[in-house]
Amino acid sequence: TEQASLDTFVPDSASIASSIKYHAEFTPSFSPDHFELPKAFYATAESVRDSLIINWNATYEYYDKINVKQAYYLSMEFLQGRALLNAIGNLELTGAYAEALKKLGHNLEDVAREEPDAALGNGGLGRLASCFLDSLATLNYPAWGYGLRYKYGLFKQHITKDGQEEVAENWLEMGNPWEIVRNDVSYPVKFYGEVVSDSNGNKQWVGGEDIVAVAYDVPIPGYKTKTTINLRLWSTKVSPKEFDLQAYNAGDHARAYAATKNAEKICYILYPGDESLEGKTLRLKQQYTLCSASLQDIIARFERRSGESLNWENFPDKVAVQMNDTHPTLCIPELIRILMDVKGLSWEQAWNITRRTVAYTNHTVLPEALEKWSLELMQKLLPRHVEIIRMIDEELIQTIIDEYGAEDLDLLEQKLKEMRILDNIELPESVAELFVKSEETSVVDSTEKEEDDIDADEETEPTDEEEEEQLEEEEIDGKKSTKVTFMDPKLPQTVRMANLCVAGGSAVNGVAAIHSEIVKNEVFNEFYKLWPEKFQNKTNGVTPRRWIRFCNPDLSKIITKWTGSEDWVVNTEKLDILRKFADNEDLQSEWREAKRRNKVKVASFLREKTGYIVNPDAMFDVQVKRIHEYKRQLLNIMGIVYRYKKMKEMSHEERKTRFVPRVCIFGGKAFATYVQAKRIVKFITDVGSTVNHDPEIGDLLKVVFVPDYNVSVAEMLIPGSELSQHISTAGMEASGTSNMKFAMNGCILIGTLDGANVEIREEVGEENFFLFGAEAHEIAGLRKERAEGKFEPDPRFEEVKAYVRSGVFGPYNYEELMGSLEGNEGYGRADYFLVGKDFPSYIECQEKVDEAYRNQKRWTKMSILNTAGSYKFSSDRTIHEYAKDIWRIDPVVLP
Ligand code: DL6
Repeated sequence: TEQASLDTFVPDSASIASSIKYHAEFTPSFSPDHFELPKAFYATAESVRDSLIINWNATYEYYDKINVKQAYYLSMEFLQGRALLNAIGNLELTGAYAEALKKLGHNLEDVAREEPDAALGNGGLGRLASCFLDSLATLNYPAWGYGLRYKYGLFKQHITKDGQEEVAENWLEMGNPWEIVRNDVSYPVKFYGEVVSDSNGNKQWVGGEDIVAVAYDVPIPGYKTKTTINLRLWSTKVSPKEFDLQAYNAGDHARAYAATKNAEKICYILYPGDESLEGKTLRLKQQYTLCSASLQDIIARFERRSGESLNWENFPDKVAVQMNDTHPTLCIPELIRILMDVKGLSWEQAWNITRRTVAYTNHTVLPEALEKWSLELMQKLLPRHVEIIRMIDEELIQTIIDEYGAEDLDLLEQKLKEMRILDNIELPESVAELFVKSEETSVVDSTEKEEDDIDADEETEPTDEEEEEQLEEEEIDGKKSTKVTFMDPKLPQTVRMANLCVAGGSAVNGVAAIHSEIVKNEVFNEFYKLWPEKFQNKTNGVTPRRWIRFCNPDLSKIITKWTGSEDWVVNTEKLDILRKFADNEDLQSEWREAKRRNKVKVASFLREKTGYIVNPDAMFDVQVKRIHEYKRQLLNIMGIVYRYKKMKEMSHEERKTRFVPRVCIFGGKAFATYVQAKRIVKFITDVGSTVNHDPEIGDLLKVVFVPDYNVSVAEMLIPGSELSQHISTAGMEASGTSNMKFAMNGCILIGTLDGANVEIREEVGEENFFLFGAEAHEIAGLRKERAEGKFEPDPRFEEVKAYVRSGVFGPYNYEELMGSLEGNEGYGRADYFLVGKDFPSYIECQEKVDEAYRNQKRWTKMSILNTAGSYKFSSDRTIHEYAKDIWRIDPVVLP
């Protein structure tokens, strides 16, 4: 009876108020006398957590009871943002909490703002993982997330006169009210050491450094469902056996603490700089910790749930592991290691089970992001895994030989070099002989031969190709044998993680239709030819709960009113109903008013954060995302400079008729060591300082860089945006997900045919999307032309560069930035991202934007049609597809 009453208990505002008060009193980190911010937030969150725990326990218990097949999403990044409003929204307790807090003298929104963002991710990949968790819980899929509990998440960005400055983000300073430390759930994780064989010839990994991974659980509630899934984050600590008590007692405290520090630093920081060997080692340790602890946990659960009927062959029927990009690739050798070395399975069994269990999502085609690890480092840190990877490499080599045969050795050599997991490493003995060509050597007088050779040497230098072919010759028993070498001592030996994922995964997917085609036809084309059935597309999505319902309550009310119910929050197809009212004047005016209210909020936020005052009646034009050359913030700001220059050349009257007033908003972080990206930030802020203080221009143009862009800032900016820019060089943005959030919130996109833009444009209608620029299939040819000196830049582009160089935007030396857009030697990559090429079509497209905006009726219709057409981009749709096509799991509704 007690359990039943707990399960059905829906708290009202009075009981919530007393629960908050209770936590305020017993929250140890705050002094008891006042109930003020931020204490009010922590007490409120802990009271919400009580409700979550009830559902979370029920979910756990039920999955255990029915021994359901579960999916596990392994990701080095989860960009959760704030949790309070999302949690009470999903629990349908927002009103009750607002009322309870009011009784206690607080306003819910102020309380919610006290929560630090959980920024355990860099950008799109991590935020996608978090959207997926929300959808999994909402749709009642038995699934968990696994990640790392970084002490410092993504850095805080300060904007100074020199551009971006990074400051550590101590998000755990006041404690994390959402997590539950599970001291009862911990696993040993080993590094270094050696591999030995026991008396039965079985391999064991021994010695080395041992640490402990401890689980911290974060309950993830679904929307309007009891299902509450788990995000299990690992933190690392020293293994008691590593603590050197003798050294400590002898007063050598530094030595005694060394092991503690070594263990703890693994989870210190998200993405440690990996230019040094120390940084690389740390990053690899992070990846392995995630894989090892998660797999030990998954296996322990499988064994516990199987009980007496344990059968390892059933493992893939109970477990699906999704690797979020290549960062968790070590899952593959780790699962094999545990199955073979700990559970005693054979190589064949372990390899088969693994291949049926794991799957891989690719999130980027940028070659620099396709991970390769130094074999030497991996060998040192994970010696047993390298043995296993060698075995997988051998399997792959055999498959390639079976596929292509040994008749055409050049072809086979090329395929092996391209596809092997181990790069720049000799073939295993068993197949190396295939590449030994032997032929009788004619019997010649030795002096004659020497002379011949000398002549030959003098006459012909080996060509580059011959050198590349690297043939090793030796003469045995009168036969000349020529061995093809797969190793060049000048090049590093590496483990290609993506190749390992493709070879070991049951499925490989891209994240938007165009990207999945590139994955199949370019990046992994050789593998696609080998295993076409593995390759899939899963277009990304975003959760409509966080990204419309909770971040844009005004628009949500209107959608609910015009679609007839709140069903759209889980069935986004209902958004399509709006289409038929797109011209309706009542809807249009409600729609415009909601947008304006959101713009007013944005304006006051910008004023608070930057001091700039902007006019909410101007068009809000936004580009917020990581700063990267391929995302082309540089194209945007060059376009703004062009606009500014034209304005300056006109009379006041003329510029007012020609240009629509705009507030151009930028936000995003540059990776700390990415010099060019940091120059771009500096450039944008410098343009802002000049333009925003120019009395001739006034409200006609403002350029604002929002510091420290994060999930919470996005939740505020997106509802107040009217135009958003997704202008990457075609073929380079795998999907993008903010494009989906903007479209959902009635913002019109300007963009290239790249990533999910392609599908968004299809859904919202091409007349409701501002398209420009070269297409993906043209890019290689354009780069080639450029390299051949055939590219003639548009005079308007030249004009802008000269204007920047003239020093209008201050004393900073823009030579390097402008030079990177030209073919100048020594200035980067000769406009690799084709800013100059796309510039004319971009600024012409921007003129069309102004024209459309002048007609507010037309603009509002476009805006409504963007929301209506965005139904496909719910992460609910994406998750259904993963569940059906890759994980083969079904929803489980708790009784
Ligand atoms: O799939 C999520 C997200 C895409 O929307 C972006 O287009 C893509 O750039 C991003 N990829 C990464 C790459 N990380 N790694 N490796 O963040 O993924």
